[in-house]
Amino acid sequence: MKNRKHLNYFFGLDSSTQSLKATIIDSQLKVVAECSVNFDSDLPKYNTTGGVHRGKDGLTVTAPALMWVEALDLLLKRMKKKHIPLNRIAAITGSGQQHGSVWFKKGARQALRHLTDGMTLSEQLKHIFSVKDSPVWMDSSTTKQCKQREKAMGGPQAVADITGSRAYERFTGNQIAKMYQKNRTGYNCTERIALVSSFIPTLLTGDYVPIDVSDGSGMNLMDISSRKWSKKALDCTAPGLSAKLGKPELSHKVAGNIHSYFVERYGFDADCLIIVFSGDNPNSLAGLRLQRPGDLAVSLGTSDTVFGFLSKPVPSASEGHIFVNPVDPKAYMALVCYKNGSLTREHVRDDSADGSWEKFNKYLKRGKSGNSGNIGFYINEPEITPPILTTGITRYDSAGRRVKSFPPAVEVRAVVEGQFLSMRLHGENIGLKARNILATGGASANKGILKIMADVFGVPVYVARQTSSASLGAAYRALHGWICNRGGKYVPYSKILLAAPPFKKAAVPDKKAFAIYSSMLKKYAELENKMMVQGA
Ligand code: 5FX
Repeated sequence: MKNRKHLNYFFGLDSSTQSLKATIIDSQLKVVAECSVNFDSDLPKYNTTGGVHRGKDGLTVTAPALMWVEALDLLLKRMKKKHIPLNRIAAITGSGQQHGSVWFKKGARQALRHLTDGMTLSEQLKHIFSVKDSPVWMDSSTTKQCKQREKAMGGPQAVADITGSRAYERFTGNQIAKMYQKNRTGYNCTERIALVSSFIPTLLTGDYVPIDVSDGSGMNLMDISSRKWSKKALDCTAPGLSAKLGKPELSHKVAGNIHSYFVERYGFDADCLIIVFSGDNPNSLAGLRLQRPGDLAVSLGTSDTVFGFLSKPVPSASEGHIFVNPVDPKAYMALVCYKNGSLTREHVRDDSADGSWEKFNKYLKRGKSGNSGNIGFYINEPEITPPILTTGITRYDSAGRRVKSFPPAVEVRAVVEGQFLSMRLHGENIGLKARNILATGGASANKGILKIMADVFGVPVYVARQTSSASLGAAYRALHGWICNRGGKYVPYSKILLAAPPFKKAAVPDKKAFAIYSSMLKKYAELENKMMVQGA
């Protein structure tokens, strides 16, 4: 009889905007290996910047689907070269940038099923896409389709009540509606539409894989109560859509076994299970172990997000999203997303601190909480929260008068304070009230930024020892899915987390500073409204 005891490693993959990352853990949750591929620098022939192509209209943002295919082969090749024991992997799951869609042409399923070890994935799969450039989460080009959806479904609150969010430009249903309206041939010759998250396991199993209910909540198409596609939402998107999407599946379920291509080429065991993948934010929630109301995470990356566990969803017609929880099929999570994250902080660093984080941090340290009443709105990219399509910087002095510029130290503090005040304001509006915060993403290494976060929210801020919470969360979910499958029933996620390492306290709030920010919140909200009416 075959000895299966060697299958004791769990593999988490994160297909983010800029890179493909792998984290491998053992059954005691210890990280045993990591590896990554950067799209811009490792695959320069696709000519991406930050992993994407931007359209001339300033609104359209796409990424070549074939680049992701090639990245998977490259990542696994690197892992094999580093002698990472892929033959010990019991289960794989992963995380994908949310909302992006991948379009498979009629006949693609055959090509996926018949992958052979003799050629690379990209050689074999270069012709399977009906749309080569996948719309991604940064795309803001579907305002017309959002309006159509809200009209057809009975208004923004009606859309939010069913799907968890009002109609948002990047949400996949609105991207699909645009594709149907603008590229009818592309739509008609499509046999399957995947999310980025269900695309990668499609490659790994060599067959179509369901969209999971958590990432599926980011499409404006799923009924978040029944966890099924909403007929009303599908009907106002495009015809024949349900067949092109397949049925949504719970996030801990098995999607299939790994395809022989990966067994022969990279040495995976044929019994390696592929668990349904989910979105990057849902996987981060799993990686940061947010399991109670008040457990919040703030992710500071290409996008800034604030998210947390929710038991009772209260969808809003104006902001934020409710998703089905990825590790507790009966619960939910809430999320507020910003496009102006690290790149916007970096712009301010370049313009006001000579491109130096050291100088940026010195300015932060020197300034006073509340920035003497100066408030700024930094819209480098069309923003999601609040919805602002026109880019630019709007600054107000302590009397609420619009000013042209701030001194460099005030500018630096204004961008950071403004981002956290906005997160507190919009997060609380959809039920995210912090008891403690876990900070993650690149900027969570910056102590000055974390201190302001603690002061604005008035709670301690912790950091994980492991920075890639999405790929770590995926690795935890791989173990969770594997255990659920072995026992034939759902096992509470908390049961697999017992050996997880503690988080490290990185910043504590100052009571006086918290009081200043709390009283500033009303003024911030008023100026945000004023700015939206007047334009950035
Ligand atoms: C969430 O709704 C978002 O759009 C972003 O955080 C993407 O998931 C980034 F990948």
